[in-house]
Amino acid sequence: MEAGGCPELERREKGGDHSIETGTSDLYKQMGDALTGDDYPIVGVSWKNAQSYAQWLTNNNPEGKTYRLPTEAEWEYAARAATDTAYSWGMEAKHEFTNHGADECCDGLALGNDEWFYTTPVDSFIANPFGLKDMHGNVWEWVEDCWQNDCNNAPQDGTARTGCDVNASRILRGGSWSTHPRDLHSAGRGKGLLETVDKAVYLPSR
Ligand SMILES: [Ca+2]
Ligand SMILES: [Ca+2]
Repeated sequence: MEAGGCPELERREKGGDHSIETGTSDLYKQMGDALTGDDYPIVGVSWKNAQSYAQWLTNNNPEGKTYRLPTEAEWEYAARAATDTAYSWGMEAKHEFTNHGADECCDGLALGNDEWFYTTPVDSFIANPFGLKDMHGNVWEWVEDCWQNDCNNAPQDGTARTGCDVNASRILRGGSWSTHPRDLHSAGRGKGLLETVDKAVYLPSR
């Protein structure tokens, strides 16, 4: 990420020691290169941070392009990549194709092709038929939409569901390195508050 895209991450605050939230968390310290390496996805990015970064990119690119988060519908279209299976490669989550968590809740697992306990560097797994990587697993991605428990009354044209309370939760998609395999599929959904930061969440800019 270019300088100025987001507020300075707390892990860089004076006296901080890797932790995004407190500067002291052992877990963030254990992540090592997976937290700070240039080839790894950025984690600890809130929905508000992601919006700030998109706005900064819009204001600071020579081509004059507009940047924004994908809508929930756009994310799922990209993840499915014209397939009708739960994953772009088939019906089951496999460490052969993605970095995801253990069968027991909420921890990482290194197994076979997936040799990483925490996040995976870019270009570690094959792309889906649209050429996109890590849609399933690695890190959750923020999308534009407001959270709702189901898809009733969702926009039919692929636009984002907006208009919710300013402090309402927003949607996360795709699962992460610590996500249970059953929750990684193309229709899987998560949510987070606007300022939530998490070791497994980033914005889809790389
Ligand atoms: Ca893994
Ligand atoms: Ca992902």
